[in-house]
Amino acid sequence: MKLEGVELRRIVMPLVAPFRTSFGTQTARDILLVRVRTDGAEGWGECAALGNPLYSAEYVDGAADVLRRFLIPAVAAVPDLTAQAVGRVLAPVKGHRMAKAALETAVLDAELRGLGQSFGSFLGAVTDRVPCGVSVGIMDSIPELLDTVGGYLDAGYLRIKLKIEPGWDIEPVRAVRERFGDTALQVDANCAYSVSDARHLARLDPFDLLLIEQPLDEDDVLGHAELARTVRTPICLDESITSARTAAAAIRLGACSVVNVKPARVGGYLEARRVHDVCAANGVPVWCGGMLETGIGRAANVALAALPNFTLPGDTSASDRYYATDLTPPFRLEDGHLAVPTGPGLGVLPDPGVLAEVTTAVAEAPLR
Ligand code: NPQ
Ligand code: MG
Repeated sequence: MKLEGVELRRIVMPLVAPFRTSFGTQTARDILLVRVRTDGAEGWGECAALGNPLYSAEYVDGAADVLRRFLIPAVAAVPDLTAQAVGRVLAPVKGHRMAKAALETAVLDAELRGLGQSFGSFLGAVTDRVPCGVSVGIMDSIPELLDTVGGYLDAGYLRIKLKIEPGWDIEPVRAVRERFGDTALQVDANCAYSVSDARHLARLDPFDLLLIEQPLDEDDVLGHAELARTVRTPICLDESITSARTAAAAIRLGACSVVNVKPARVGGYLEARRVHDVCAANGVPVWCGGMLETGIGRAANVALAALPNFTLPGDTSASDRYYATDLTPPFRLEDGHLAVPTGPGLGVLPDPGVLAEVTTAVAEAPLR
């Protein structure tokens, strides 16, 4: 393929309810979309970076800047462009994995649309639907939390993830466990604890959680290994895993026994598949994380979650978990599962009317 144009588009998607985590409360998602035109098909990618650098170092204005100034010109200079080539061409640029992932995804979408092949088929999906969990934000009260969790269980979600932070951990977990019996339950701290909280976190052990996700700082891999020797609940890493190499190292160090795979966090779907493979080779189960994607990002995540070592339900929730109106035809929960798209590439496109309504800025990026 030859890259003929790249459009960078900013959209603002209001959330159906505020989403509170240990790093703040969001009421809307500020998203960057990448659309590539090639001499064949066009392709779409969604950048997972948030509006601020509080989940990870990347943030959406920074991603747009590095794409425009460095990533897009590098990829546009490749004569026989494939998605495979994108990672190699962008390797000299340090970091910026979410920005790289968005561009690689758009190129892969264009490539697969040209070939008539779906993301799922290309990545190696082994099922036509994936089991879904839901991530539940920090609430003002336990009754409010129980109402919210009850609603998601009624909707069919197969696993509940509670966001936790110091002061909102043992009691909410106890309350959900007592009210909802043996529901599959896990927690996510987004780095809010330190290794000196090990004894406190061990108080979660009696509640038979599937895992504790990223309790410590993203660069505290040894701390997670130490914590894993103190708590019985399995440790899962999210923010710390930036590549297949860091996944292998974390596993070797005993820092995690489960991995949250977010393609954006590791630089794209090709590296995400390598993370899946290295975890599988080490007997470490994985599940697909989420970044409150629109249907564009969600389509690719659902395809990835259909790979064989994705043995735990993901944060691949239905469209209406986050958005009253999605950018694509909505992903709907059926029997607690989402169907893996089967059409060429992502298998979905933005609805032009919705897209126009949520767009706040759109610009053609220079190719050189
Ligand atoms: C996580 N995602 O696993 C992330 C964090 C995250 C689904 O829990 C707005 C507000 C956007 C909070 C994107 C889930 C967000 C957000 C991702 C949190 O750590
Ligand atoms: Mg997480």
